[in-house]
Amino acid sequence: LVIQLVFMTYSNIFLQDRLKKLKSEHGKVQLGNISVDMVLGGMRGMTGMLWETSLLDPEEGIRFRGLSIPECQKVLPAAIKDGEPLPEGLLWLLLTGKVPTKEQVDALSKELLSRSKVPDHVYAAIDALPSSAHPMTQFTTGVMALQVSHFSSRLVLIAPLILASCSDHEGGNVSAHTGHLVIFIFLSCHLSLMIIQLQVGSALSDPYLSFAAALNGLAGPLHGLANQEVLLWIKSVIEETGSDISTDQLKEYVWKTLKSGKVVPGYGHGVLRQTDPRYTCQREFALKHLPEDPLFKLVSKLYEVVPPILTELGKVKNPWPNVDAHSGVLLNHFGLSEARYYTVLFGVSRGIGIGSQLIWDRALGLPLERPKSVTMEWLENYCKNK
Ligand code: AMX
Repeated sequence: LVIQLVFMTYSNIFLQDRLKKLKSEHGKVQLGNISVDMVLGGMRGMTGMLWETSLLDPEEGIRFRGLSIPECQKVLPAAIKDGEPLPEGLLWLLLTGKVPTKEQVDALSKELLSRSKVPDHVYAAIDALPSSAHPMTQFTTGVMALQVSHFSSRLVLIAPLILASCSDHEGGNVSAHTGHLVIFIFLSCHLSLMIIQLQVGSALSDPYLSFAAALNGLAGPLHGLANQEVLLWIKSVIEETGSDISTDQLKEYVWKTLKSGKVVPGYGHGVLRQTDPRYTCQREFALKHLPEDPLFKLVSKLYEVVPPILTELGKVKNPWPNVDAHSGVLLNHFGLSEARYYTVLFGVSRGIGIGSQLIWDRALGLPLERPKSVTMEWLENYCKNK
């Protein structure tokens, strides 16, 4: 069955012909205009890369190979009846574009399990770090150490089911894009100066190098670390006001956070303009399994309080919650109270999407990525002469 998976993935090789045809027949078709705002705004809204495994709609949210999250919940095999989809099923879907049977998913689990022994030197590399090292640093170190082995990772499979939906979120987000670029970082010392050269491109470096780069991007608080930040922030609310917090007290706390120059973690998004469907799916799960959890109740209250405040600020494009506003509370409920590990789980989950797309990057022979950059002076002169 695993051979079947490889075959199904590569029998899609006709996509190479589709890509060639698209390029030769429509290569000159314009996809939009680039404004100065887009250049200064971190390339927001620029359509600029190919990503086959998922597509993100600002209003509707993510679709994996055309399937929305509720559709995936309906059709992907689960471990138990009416349970959540298994991550291996999602991996199969992302790789092949086809919904697997339970038998296929079980065979894939078995195959990955048979390759899951982690070499001793990886543990030694992680243990060599100070015990205060953040779990994301330990994770990246472990992935880099794996690069020198022939280990075939089953890491993706320990992703908790509730986090399976974080596996892929189109190509432009920080972690996926970084993994796609496959960053080589060469550090060299010269006359006591650390010269950091970033050589960027689909440079045919292997999945360990690219995944480690992606994890480093995910470890930022505006991206994957937000799930850790949310739980710590929620706990700080309770510490300061007690668990029986009133709506007015909560509003006051949100304003206090904003006035201290911080963002409200778990709210807002670079692309989405509605409540993240991953948040909605986690909320439905919580309503079913932990309706009385005090932290879940607080998360629900925040859902009422935060969006009007962010709207009142006037500059936030999406006042609605993203996936990170919810995931920590679920993990905490089921006993994983060490918030510093949450982004590790996110990273494990994201490995499914980044790994699947990486295979397609290679199969389609996607070229080295090299967008053009300009200086501020170049932009000023360009605008003057317009
Ligand atoms: N709280 C306070 N201010 C916010 C905000 C929030 N949750 N979300 C956006 N803003 C502010 C921005 O900081 C920006 O302010 P500035 O003009 O003074 O710099 C302004 O609103 C406009 O930002 P935007 O266009 O709406 O968002 P963006 O695309 O620049 O940033 C994001 C998106 C996610 C970084 C931002 O919404 C944010 O910081 N959210 C909180 C952190 C978070 O939850 N991150 C996780 C995102 C999902 C993920 O990747 N895992």
